[in-house]
Amino acid sequence: MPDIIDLRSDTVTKPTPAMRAAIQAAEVGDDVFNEDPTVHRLEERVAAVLGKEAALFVPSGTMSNQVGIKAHTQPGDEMLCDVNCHVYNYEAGGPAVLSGVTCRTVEGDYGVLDVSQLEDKVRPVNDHLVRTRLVCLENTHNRGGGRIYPIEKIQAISEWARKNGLIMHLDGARLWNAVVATGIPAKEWARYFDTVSVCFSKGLGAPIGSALCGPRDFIGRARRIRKLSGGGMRQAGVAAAGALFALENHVERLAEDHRNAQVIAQAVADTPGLRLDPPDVETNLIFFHVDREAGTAQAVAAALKARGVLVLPTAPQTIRACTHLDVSAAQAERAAEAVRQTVTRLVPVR
Ligand code: TLP
Repeated sequence: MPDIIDLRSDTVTKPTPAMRAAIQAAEVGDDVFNEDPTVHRLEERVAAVLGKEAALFVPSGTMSNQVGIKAHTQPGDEMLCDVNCHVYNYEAGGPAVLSGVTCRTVEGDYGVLDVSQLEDKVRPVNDHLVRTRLVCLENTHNRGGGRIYPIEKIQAISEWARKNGLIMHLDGARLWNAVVATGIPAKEWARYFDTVSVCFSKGLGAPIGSALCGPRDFIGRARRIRKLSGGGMRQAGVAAAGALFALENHVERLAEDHRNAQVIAQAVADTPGLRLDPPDVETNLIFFHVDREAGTAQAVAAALKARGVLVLPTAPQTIRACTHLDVSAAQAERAAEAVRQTVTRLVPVR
């Protein structure tokens, strides 16, 4: 049995030996006492990379987004976001449960909103109504197929939001992918947002951790909410060391993941019964539709698994495959070959 190629998520990576060595060597202290030097180094570094005053290290992207939403809002506030975004769909109802915030969703083009879709969405001040408070965007967009937000669209939304007194938050779990794919620095993306959440445990390959970045007084409030959420960690430097190593060493290499994604995407595009959706793969996520005559997403996933390739069914006829640090170019070629063989066999010969 050949080794397993796990394309279910870019969260499945294992720390590399060099990252483990950095973790092993980490200087630590009690971060709830604000005394962990490695956490401090990471927070200062990521804040600088994003051009923000301060950052807060948190265990997960979910906590980062939800702490951010809570620190920005009051119960009864409303957030504008794309209908398929992570914050609304995959964070267990966090805005409602944790912050008493309603989400007003708008259908984006593979996750990308145009300012014209938002212009009529600000509620007037009225005792009957929720208060429109926050706009949340996601870049790259997970369910949008790893799509990169055109920066002009972000700029237009940001200018409009500021004019209307709205706060801008970015779920930048995969912002690093957008940085590498476009050459636009993280700071430039981040300047259109009040706060930005980034993850170290997706494309960058750290075992754990995200950071919420923004103004210093906001991060002070967020720190308290992190504690309330049970996210105050003690010798968190062991985790921060992995994140810092990832930030310093694993950003540029995301280009390899993007190249490998193209290899797999080409196999999908060449295979009758499968259809890339979106048709253009821009970063490391490949979403594809399975025609009914080729079977279900579950059946295709099971057939690929039998060939040592794991993918993620995301709907009855939809699959996600994802390249990352633990998928080599040779493995991407093998996965592509498995796609070609598997589905050809599943589709009945006419
Ligand atoms: N996404 C995971 C799953 O939750 C779907 C994945 O495998 O892609 N924002 C975005 C855009 C994300 O894709 C994710 C994780 C998060 C936030 C949450 O990060 P974690 O898992 O660290 O809470």
